[in-house]
Amino acid sequence: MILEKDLLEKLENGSRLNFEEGVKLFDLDVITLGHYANKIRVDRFGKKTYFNINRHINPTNICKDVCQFCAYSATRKNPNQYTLSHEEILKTVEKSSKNGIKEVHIVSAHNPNTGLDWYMDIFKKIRKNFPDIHIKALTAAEIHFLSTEYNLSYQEIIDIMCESGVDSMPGGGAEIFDEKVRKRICGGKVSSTQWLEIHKLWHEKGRKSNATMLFGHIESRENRVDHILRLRDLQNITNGFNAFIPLVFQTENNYLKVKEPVTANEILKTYAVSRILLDNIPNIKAYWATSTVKLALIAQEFGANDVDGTIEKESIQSAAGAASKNGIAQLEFVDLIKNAGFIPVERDSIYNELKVY
Ligand code: V47
Repeated sequence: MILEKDLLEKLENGSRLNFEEGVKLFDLDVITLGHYANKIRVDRFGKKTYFNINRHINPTNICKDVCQFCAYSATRKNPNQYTLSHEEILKTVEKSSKNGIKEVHIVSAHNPNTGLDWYMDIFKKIRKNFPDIHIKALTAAEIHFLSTEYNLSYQEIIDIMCESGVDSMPGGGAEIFDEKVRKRICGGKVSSTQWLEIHKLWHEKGRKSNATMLFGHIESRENRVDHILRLRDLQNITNGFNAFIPLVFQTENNYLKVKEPVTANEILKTYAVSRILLDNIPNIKAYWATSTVKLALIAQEFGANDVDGTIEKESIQSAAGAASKNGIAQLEFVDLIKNAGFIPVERDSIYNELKVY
């Protein structure tokens, strides 16, 4: 068993921590944990905090899967089914491009009625009409769905994505890798091994992706550390993850009856532990849509160096209670980051710095 004084010594030395040590980190008080996480953040990024100007688009909410945590997919919790036409999506991209977006983040439910071409052709059309906009699209969960639905290998789907103009993959669908918890919260969709395999194939194509972790529901701290270390192991091999995004579970309108939302203290600890354990994933993103803007700003002191983007419209987390429906204005973002004592830096989707404020 690791003693606290030995753990503190390892933190002082910046040593890589194992599973047991990772779990023990949570026993430290939040300020101590924040101190070490912030030290790493400041060494790498100083006071810079990244954000981007992006637009989320969720083209359909009709889903073959029934994840217990999801309030977005059209089930009896959300009877309002929709599937956007390509024309509607293109109009949205056109409008957003006038607002200066540099990225579209496109994530859909697993709709068995549209056909593979509906999923892929929209990327081709965006690429053709808006060649400068970065397309971040299709989670590993969607790739798994398309692969099983259309009897194609992961590699084949990935090849089609690249041919269709997708630039990078978002980190969704990871949820929690622990198989027991995963079975309870999203049994039947992409497994943990498959999620990791898909990102490995994507990275082997020379492409970048993100990784998420959904926490604050029925998982334990051990499950979180296990999740983080599985990502660290893959990153050791591929170095393809740009960012890690701990997503705070939103409790409304879903089948997981979580009464008490996770505390701010535990959220900050989770950001800090992520920063400390993930010595090989450069960016830790406090996605303001799930953490709240206020906590995302505080998270800057606890290892986070990125707060995601302006979003414009958000449908997945807001369906479950998050205040992210209408995004956040760019200038407000800049002011908030500055007021918190950090330097706002607009980045592109692969973390090139575009403008330092
Ligand atoms: O995988 C679903 C999550 C994810 C809830 O890569 C919920 O830059 C909280 O992955 N409470 C999709 N979260 C969103 C996502 C994402 C978001 C922002 C940036 C990036 C990126 C990726 O939304 C799903 C799922 O884990 N989600 N329901 C809920 N009730």
